Amino acid sequence: KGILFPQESETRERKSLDGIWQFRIAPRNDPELGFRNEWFKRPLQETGEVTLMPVPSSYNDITQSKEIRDHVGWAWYDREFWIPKQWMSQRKIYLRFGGVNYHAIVWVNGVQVAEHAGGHLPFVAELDAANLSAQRTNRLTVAINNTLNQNTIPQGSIFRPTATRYPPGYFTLNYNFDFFNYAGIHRPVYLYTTPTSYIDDITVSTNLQEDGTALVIYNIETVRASAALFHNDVNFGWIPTVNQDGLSIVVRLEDKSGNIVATGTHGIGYLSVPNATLWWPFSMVKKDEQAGYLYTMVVSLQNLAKLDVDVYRLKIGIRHLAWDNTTFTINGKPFYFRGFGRHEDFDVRGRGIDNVMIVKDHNLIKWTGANSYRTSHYPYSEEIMDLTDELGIVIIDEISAVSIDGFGQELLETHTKQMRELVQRDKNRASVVMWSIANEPQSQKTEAGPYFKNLFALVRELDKSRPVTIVVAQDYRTDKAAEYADIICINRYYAWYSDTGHTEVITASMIQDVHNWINKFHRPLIIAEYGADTVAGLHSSPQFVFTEEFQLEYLREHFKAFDALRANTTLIGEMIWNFADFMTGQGITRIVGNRKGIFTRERQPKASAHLLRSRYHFLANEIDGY
Ligand code: E9O
Repeated sequence: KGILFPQESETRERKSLDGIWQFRIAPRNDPELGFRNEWFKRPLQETGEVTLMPVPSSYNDITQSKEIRDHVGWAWYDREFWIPKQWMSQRKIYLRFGGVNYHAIVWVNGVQVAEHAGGHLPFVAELDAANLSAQRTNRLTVAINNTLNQNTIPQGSIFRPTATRYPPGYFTLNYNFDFFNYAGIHRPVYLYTTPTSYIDDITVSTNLQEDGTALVIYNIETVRASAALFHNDVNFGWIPTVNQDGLSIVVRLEDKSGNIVATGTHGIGYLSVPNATLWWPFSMVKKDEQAGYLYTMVVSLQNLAKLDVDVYRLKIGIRHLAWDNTTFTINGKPFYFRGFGRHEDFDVRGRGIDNVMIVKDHNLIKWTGANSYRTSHYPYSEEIMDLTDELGIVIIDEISAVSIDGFGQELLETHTKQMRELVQRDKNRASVVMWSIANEPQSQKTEAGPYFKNLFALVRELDKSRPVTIVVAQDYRTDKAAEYADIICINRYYAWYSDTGHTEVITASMIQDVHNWINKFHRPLIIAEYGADTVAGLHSSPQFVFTEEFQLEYLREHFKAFDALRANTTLIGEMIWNFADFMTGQGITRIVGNRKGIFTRERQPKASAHLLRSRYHFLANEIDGY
């Protein structure tokens, strides 16, 4: 079952359900109240006191209530909506959520239509017209739960102290990942339609032949209102071409000006594109050329009269990835990652998607001269991925498995399900060049070996066109997971978490450490994190931890190591932790959040942003000739 992003076309309609909804949380000491009293059966405001809640957004920072900010358990949303009456026949109606953290149950007019676990991936429900009305408003109710346990990804646990000094019913959700567990309907909610026979999924991969011809390999899955007839094709075997309704698939590839550059007529096949304009990362093209060139693949399901029954337009970039034990190339050129670890995080909205911030962040990324980032520590919104495709920003696409431990069968199942959903969602994206299956797991444990061996095999089965990585923070001697990776990512904090303050240890420690990894595993390696908390405006000379001067010195010492390693090892990238300051849970090592950003949470540069910018521009010039 596909999860194509809902779009409008000559055969499809879409309505946004974003806006201001009604909201209330379940009482902490009676978490099941909403289910017992069936809050989904009537307007939420009839069940008790409600508050207004914007969608999309995290709910945590919207109100003045500490109880809502720190809520653990069920939270309820509802709103009314209209269905246009022409939607009620001869088409299918769907409801799609881009991402709800963590667990969601959805009702329409009191009838459950969907349930989903996993905070950062989309899910869709087909709605039954018999349960909808075009004469009156319909009601959409969503219950969400942010409770994590040992088999959710990421993990968490409920802490219930027994000491009598605690108020009755006191408990907390503990987790050891370093970001606030924001909750809410974080991404857009859409109603949309397709015809009854429709394009359900499209899978595309691209590569370049020896002679330079570009190939776009595609597989289109349709759902037909009546059974398909199959015919045998010498090249492709049994293919559904025409069904009893006379439907067939037609594919055409259009360039940016709308010229048709290739056409195809089967559900499975390839298009060869002579003189293709390639998808290049930002700064690997000349200044007047365009990075991130996207073609539009127009897929249509046509009837015998050649009229479109369904049309879906997919933007694709043509690029060729290759990797071995020493290199990673894009379109035949070695690629050196200069980028960031990031978060979907902003003041007030929390993890809620916001076009203002998305565009601002990518302008800042381009300003620094970075060419890449990792979606630490969970899949980012599809709206963000559209931008990275378009701007030529290279992405290491990470699943939500941050700091995992335990490695039992049930956890593996959750992890596998999320990886499947991620690959299904992002498989066609040019900007995604690598999957990251975890960040800083307890990979020194014996059980981690077979666990990750399994998972790497699964991801390679799902997608052979991209390398698979894991981000580890263990010692090279004890780690049990990295050996299965195509490319190894490590996080290192010399002079921060160890030898705190002693920037003089950084360069040599880093060089030795990377040599150890590469000599043992023989893989391309990326430093996926290094960073120092820095309070913007705090100064000290000579430098002292937490000051801007310290962050500058910390960066400079790293750059020396990276340059030495770039010259004579298979180091293929440096990504600073973090792009911007971001919110964490409350704790004595975090002064209102993690402050390792080179930008503040408000997106203003610290001194380090200017230094990093000159570094990344220098690398762009030296490596890409930009
Ligand atoms: C994960 C990230 O989410 N890595 C952490 C980041 C941090 O700032 C966090 O925000 O704390 C760093 C992990 C450090 C592991 C290396 C420890 C070395 C001990 C000697």
